Amino acid sequence: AGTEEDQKFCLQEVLDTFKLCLSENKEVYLEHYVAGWRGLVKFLNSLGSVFGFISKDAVNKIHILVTLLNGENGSQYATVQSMVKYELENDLVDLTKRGSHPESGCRTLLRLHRALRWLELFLERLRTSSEDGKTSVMCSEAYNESLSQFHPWVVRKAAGMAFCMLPGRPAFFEVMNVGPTEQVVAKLGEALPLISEVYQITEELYTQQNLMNLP
Ligand code: 1Q0
Repeated sequence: AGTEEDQKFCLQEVLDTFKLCLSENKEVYLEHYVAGWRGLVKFLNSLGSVFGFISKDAVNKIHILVTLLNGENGSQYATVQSMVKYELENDLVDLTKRGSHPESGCRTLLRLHRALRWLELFLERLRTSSEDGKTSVMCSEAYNESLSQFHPWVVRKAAGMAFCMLPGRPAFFEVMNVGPTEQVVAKLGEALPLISEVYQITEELYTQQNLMNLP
């Protein structure tokens, strides 16, 4: 017991880490990006074990990136921009098919990046939904518009089943730990532009470098 993933979630914390993500010249700090995901995994874990297969994959990817960040070439991984440059220049990325670098930073981050788009769409729905809005519907709509296209049928099926187990909007907001509904909505309104900007910057970089389909 007592790993960081078990601790209580707080939306403010996630908000803070996404704020820290962007450098002055709009580079994305990997350390804070990963910390943002850690916070989200905490949230997911507090929703129950049916989401275990999702959080397990997220934790695995976080772990890969943290290992790179703490490795002997860790300084090259300070930002997403420096990571991409370093891994490409040193042939550390499998570009077209899986080979000797199945766990590159670039391909690992791409998975989280795609999930970030899901998060953006989901949170926007949560923010603008009414009191009796169904989180399971918001979640699957967001998923179908984004992440699902990268998943095989069996994962989509499992995800769909897990979404049905999501608590209702009030319980969901409760877990966020920021007080009454209006405050949650306000916090989400604060968080979304940040998440969106981090997403856009990464998206542009990956498109530019032709990394959108890394195996
Ligand atoms: C609240 C419900 C959370 C639903 C999360 C939606 C994502 C569903 C994804 C299901 C896929 C999991 C199984 C593994 C898939 C991998 O094959 C796939 C590709 O990787 P690879 O190595 O096989 O090529 N992996 C992924 O696509 C990455 C998926 C990461 C999902 C991370 C979800 C983290 C949790 C987020 C909870 C956010 C709660 C929102 C409210 C918080 C308020 C700020």
